[in-house]
Amino acid sequence: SCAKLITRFRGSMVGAVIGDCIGACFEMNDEECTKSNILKTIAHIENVKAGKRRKFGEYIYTDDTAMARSVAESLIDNKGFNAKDMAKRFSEEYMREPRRGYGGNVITVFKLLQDPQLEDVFEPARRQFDGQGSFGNGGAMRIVPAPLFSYNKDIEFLQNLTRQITEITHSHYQAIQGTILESLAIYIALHTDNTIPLDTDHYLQQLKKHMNTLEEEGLAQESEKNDKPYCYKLDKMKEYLEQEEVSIDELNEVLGNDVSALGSVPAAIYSFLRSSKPFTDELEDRNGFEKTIIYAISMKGDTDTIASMAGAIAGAYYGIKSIPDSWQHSCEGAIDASKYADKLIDISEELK
Ligand code: F2R
Ligand code: MG
Ligand code: MG
Ligand code: MG
Repeated sequence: SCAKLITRFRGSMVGAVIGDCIGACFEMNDEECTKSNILKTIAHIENVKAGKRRKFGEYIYTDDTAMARSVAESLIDNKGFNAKDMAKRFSEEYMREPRRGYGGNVITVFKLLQDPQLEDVFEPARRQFDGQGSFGNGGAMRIVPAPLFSYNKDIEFLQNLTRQITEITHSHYQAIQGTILESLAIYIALHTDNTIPLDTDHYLQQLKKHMNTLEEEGLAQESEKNDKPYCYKLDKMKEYLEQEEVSIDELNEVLGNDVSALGSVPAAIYSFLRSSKPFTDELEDRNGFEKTIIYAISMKGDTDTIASMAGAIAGAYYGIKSIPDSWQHSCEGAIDASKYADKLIDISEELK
């Protein structure tokens, strides 16, 4: 029903903001990323004793959310993908607030996009890294509005939309494939019955089916590459979920935790899946959404982006009611995210 859809659309959009805002306190600050330390920050957020609330929006969002907002606004205002409009929004948003923690090289794209004479808005991205394109996670970190917009469409529609949104800044095949993986992860979470326990094997099987096709197509273009790294990581996740406990060191080594798409999207998906299994530590009494965020940050490295991507998936599955009010109150942009979610429902219903 529509009420059920609202909780999951809002959960996904708000979940991404929460992961970004809380994760940003820990980005590239590995020694701080112990569970007890992360829980100290959470305790600060939840400390509402004596009727005193935390300052509204105290936790600031970064480039991840700034760009997701532009994606949402552009899809909503144009009722679909409009490359020029979306490129303009990315670039203007960067010029307006350049200090949101953007990637080191993507700002070159934003500057080139300012040129009113520019005919092909995909051109600056193709020129990055001597024509190789960026393999950063900047495409994946902002993609959450796309699977919501595509809710009533098929996977092919979702993949095409995702690819186009990504290619405005990221043209490397690993960035595109990683963004499609994140899009699929959110889309499948949204469509999965959350009244029964999550079947992590089935969820991974669905992702693998699509990624296998994508990576096989990719191999034809990349003759020197003879492996399918996203499929490999999905297989490792299945293996890890069958084990009692896997160390963060091993997860970092195999799944990654850096600013590349290949080194972060798998960590986000794993954080969501791990949250559906029991914990015997400090996370024991937390709900699935809370577990996802705290666990994602404990992966260290690019914590805002990993937690944001994990939050988008977890929010799509567990819904907005799983995100504590105090967390929403403390994170800048959470209320706006709910409003975007509601508009995306209306449009996705129109597209039926
Ligand atoms: N930039 C950051 N975090 C570091 C600074 C923030 C810190 N809190 C502070 O204030 O100091 N985070 C944000 O960046 C990531 C998204 O980056 P995006 O949009 O993908 O940018 P870019 O520049 O395209 O790529 C990022 C870096 O990846 C390496 N790289 C990418 N493609 C490459 C290629 N083909 N060859 C070699 N290297 C490549 C480069 O080092 C890029 O600078 C998110 O974490 C977001 O939160
Ligand atoms: Mg960021
Ligand atoms: Mg770049
Ligand atoms: Mg980041």
